[in-house]
Amino acid sequence: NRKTAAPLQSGIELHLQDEVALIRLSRPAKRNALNDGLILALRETFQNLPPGVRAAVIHGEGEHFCAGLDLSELQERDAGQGMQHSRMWHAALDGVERGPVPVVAALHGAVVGGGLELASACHIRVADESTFFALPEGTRGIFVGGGGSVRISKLIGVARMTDMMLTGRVYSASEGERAGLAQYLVPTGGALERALALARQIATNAPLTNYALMHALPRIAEQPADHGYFTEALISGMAQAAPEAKERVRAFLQGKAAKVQKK
Ligand code: 1HE
Repeated sequence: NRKTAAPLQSGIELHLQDEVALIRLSRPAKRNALNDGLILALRETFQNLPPGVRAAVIHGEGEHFCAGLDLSELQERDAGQGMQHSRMWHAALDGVERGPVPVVAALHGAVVGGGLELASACHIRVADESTFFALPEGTRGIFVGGGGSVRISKLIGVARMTDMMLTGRVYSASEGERAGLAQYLVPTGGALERALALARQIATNAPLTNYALMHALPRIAEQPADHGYFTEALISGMAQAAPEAKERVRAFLQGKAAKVQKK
């Protein structure tokens, strides 16, 4: 468990556990609210993950995963600056979603506003029972700006997201899991452990398969079906041709690889 220097400024910590990068939001006194420094540090962290990292976990220190945008920095921006600020978030969260490795979010406590936008940029979300999800932007007189209108509406549908923003509705952990905000629900205190176990599992996949899942699947989902089938065929051909795929398939055929187990 190696700890590397915090990039840019404190607010993010990076620990390495073998092939898994553990990224911690560490501004617990402000409930890990995301100020500009933290967003830039997040971007830098994903741009500079050490070689050899094959999966990442992101989690929050203290009682909550993340309280969203640091509202104290909102005061004096004009419209143009607000747009640029949103674009900065887009760049940073795009670096999470379309970065080098799959990212598992370990969620607890508040996952609200920009915190939910960050979680939705991750590939897998594990929520513990203490988690609650909300988009208070609507009641604060603002709008999502970290890609949430695209990503969150894809996860749960436009109608649910509209309701969350119009009414300030808070989803409990189990409601969130049922709606699609998280793929896993675990007992309170268990999210990080489960997220790390999933990340370690992901790290054993062929890197090209992981890359294809992160980069091809969301693009195929946005393509017309005919284009999607064609992109799928290209990626499928590439993945099969990789020596690692051949090795893994041979191992199965020789009875040396795990079977799929009934649950
Ligand atoms: C903050 C923030 C913040 C806490 N910006 N300072 N997000 C929100 O509208 C959510 C606002 N936060 C909350 O509703 C609550 O803080 C929580 C439910 C997350 C946590 O409650 P609690 O009781 O554990 O903590 P607290 O006492 O409210 O907060 C502790 C401190 O953190 C306090 O500061 P202090 O100096 O008085 O100790 C809070 O002011 C501070 N704090 N959250 C700034 N968000 C790209 S666009 C995205 C748009 C959005 O994300 S809008 C939604 C913003």
